Amino acid sequence: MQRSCLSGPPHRSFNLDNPTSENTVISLRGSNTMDNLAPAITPPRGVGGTKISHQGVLDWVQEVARRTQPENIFWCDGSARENSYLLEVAQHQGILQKLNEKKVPGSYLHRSNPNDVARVEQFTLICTRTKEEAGPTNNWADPAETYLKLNEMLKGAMEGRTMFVIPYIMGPPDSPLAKVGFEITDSIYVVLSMRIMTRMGEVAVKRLEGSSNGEWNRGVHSLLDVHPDRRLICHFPQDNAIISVGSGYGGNVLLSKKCLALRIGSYLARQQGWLAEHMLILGVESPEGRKHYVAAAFPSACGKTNFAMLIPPEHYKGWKITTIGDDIAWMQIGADGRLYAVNPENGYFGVVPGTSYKSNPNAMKSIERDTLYTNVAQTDDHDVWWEGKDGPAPAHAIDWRGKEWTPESKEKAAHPNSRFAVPMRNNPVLDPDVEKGEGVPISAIIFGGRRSDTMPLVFQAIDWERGVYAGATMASETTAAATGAVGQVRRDPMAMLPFCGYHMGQYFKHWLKIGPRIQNPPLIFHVNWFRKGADGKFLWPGFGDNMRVLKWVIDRCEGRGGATESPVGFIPRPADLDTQGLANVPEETLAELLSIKPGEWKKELQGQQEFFETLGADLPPELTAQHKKLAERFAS
Ligand code: OXD
Ligand code: MN
Repeated sequence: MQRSCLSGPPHRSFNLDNPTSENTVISLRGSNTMDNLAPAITPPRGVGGTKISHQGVLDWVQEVARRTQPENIFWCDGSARENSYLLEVAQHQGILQKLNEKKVPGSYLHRSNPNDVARVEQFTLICTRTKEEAGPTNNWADPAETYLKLNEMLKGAMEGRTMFVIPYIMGPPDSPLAKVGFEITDSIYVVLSMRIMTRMGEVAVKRLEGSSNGEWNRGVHSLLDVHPDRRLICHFPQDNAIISVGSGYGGNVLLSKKCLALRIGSYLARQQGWLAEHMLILGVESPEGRKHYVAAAFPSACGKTNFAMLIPPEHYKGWKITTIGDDIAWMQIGADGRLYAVNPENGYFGVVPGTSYKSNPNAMKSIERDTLYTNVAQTDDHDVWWEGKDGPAPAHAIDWRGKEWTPESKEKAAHPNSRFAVPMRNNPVLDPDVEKGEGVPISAIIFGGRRSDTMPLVFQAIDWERGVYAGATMASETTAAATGAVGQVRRDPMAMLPFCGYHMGQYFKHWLKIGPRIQNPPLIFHVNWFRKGADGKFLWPGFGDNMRVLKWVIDRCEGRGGATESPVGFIPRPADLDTQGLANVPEETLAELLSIKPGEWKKELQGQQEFFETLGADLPPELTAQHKKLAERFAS
């Protein structure tokens, strides 16, 4: 790789002050140099070229270009033409493979570096001014030192390569909550994914130029050499900035998603009086046309996408479930005193293995076209395959690492955290109000973890404070969405442990403060689809049958639905749940699913206490008091 220009500014002058669609790609050097990651590209005239005159953005792009020394700068406009061009280039450079046009039209496969397949929580840093602000659940680093370190790592990092500038907007463009971001990246895969996951191009520039507060997020991403030792995902909440290096995995590099919409988002939300949450949002419409919206927080890879697209059992004639979002909710108090939610994203980045016509027909329909797959297996006829897909396994495939695979192979064909990125427009049950700027009114909030024991199928918190307690003490068994051991119970409050951009104790305070301001607050519930029997088998069938629990939730919101009061909250009695046609769940199993076992709860209370102790003085006293009362209720 040529490294001749490390020490000085780019030797070709470039006019960033007034880029036009004619100079979409601003050449910084004479000729292309080859780089084994992704050599620079020179697109034909007319491809790309968002016009921007915002001096702050232009200065920042120039500063990053000086440091990273790219061959040229490509201003993305998000157009279909640009997308087709980049898809061509990505295939040519071996970054993507076109899939069978008949079987999965418009779809592509990407294989990531095998060392880079999940979020890396240990290398995800929150660089607030003080360690105290980040709190004990985050990895903190000093912002000044981290900038210095990253700037050093970024020196010349894009030499010989193209630097893409992606303007994007999170949230419906006319939403008061919408946020503008710019991501600089040297990865075509990131550009193609961001076009699916965000609203990209001129729409963002327009919003920024018309905005009164001038707020925008600066995101810099460079693959570097995709080495785990040089992988860092750094957030600077006080600067509204993100720098991510050394990874190409979605959760680490699509800076709009976990980094902006959750970590920076939660920080801004506390300052500005709203909520940024790791929640799906779904609509439930009864045959009589009564509609409710529900937001639900589950940790990564616990079925948020499945729940958001649920198909009810057959006897729910006339009931409709629609999706607003499958991963992130931004919520604020509306003029009528209810809590309103928007989905900041424009697409779904879901876990593939286990997705089938049985588990999630709507997801299957969504991903049968225009899908960017990462780390699934490829069949001999260039179709995709993964563990848990309908039908028999192929006799032969190429696995996620690019190696030969047969059903006899010991390795998985698809990586357990392999993903699809797909536009939300592909979802056959997309809610018609998904673009509504004011959002949709939330009737219920559901928290839920993956727990083999202790947690009943469902309970309702008695009030907002006890609901916050239920969310704050949530725990779940770890999954493949992050590197590290899978299947260990860890506290994951409100499914935000890896995504809260500030002190978790302060985050709970924010929740406690916002509740009383909502005149008509959503009811709060806790669910557990994953309880197991003595034989280690799941007691609840899950998937479409979760509608039965959702129906009880809606009944409670409408002032119906029977329940009994337990120490943890209201619990349905077996007869309060709809069991019509429920196969393989005999009465004793249902009773077991709804049971509260004091012995298990003794351990649970201990675990909750231990977690609370880690939060120190920032833990709100209301939660300490709730813990005490819960213990007392069990004691009596
Ligand atoms: C995700 C995650 O990708 O939570 O949504 O890891
Ligand atoms: Mn998620």
